Amino acid sequence: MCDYYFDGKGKAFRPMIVVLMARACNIHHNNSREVQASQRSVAIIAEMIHTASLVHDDVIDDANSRRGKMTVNQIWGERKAVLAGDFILSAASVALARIGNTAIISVLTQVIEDLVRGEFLQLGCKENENERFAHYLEKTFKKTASLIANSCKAVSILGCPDPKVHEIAYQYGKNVGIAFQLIDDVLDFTSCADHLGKPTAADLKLGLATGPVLFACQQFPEMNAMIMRRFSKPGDVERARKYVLQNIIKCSGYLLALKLPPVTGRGKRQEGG
Ligand code: GRG
Repeated sequence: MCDYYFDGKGKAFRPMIVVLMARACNIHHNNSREVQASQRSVAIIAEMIHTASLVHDDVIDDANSRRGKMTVNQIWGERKAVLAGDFILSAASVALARIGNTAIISVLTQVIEDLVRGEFLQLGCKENENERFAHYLEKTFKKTASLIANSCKAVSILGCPDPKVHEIAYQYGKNVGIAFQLIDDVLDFTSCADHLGKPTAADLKLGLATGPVLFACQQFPEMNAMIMRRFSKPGDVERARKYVLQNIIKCSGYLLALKLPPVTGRGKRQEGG
């Protein structure tokens, strides 16, 4: 069960960013092009924490497909899926302890706290419209960006003693992580299920108002009531989806006017729009 997602089918986006950040810091510090074993471990641990959170997330969301295949909970049931997620997280903790550096342990365990807090934030919804975007960004930082930000910071600590570099690495990871999630939330509306490897409009079906919904709501204020009832009335999901797509098409028009082709599946820009 624990091996199931380590089949090379994920994008490995996090370990890739972390190894590149390690190289950048090492070159900056002493022109070394080698990635240290401990930095490589951080990249591996980042992917393990990510995978554990996916396994648990699919239980919480009762999801049945991910990366184009059945989820762990769908095949083996919820109880075993929770334990498999725990086991991957415990293996990541052992690998983290083996690095033998308390600063790195402190930075990477913060990620685990943030992931859980982010998941709790997602369960809530702000009644005040003006607070919703800040709430969404805080949730996004904790659920997605903290892992990338803190993993980048960890490899920078291992590669370079300058605290200014640690802060730059953290901020880079934070911004890449938030941007990644913003696009992920758009793709939930614009991609097809085959491309995503999971059903589309999944967030709306779970009652979640992500960035594209919050932006569309500025143009279609009747979405406010739908957000508050978490798209639970029959027809809410379909209507909200229509409004969001209308708003995305309008925004794509602005991008075309700026000669920037709109973003399509898997974050690729389509030549010629
Ligand atoms: C067990 C550590 C732990 C946490 C429990 C369930 C939970 C708390 C947190 C959920 C965090 C979560 C699943 C956030 C979503 C992040 C996200 C954008 C996932 C998709 O990432 P991709 O597209 O996936 O990089 P691949 O499949 O490419 O790896």
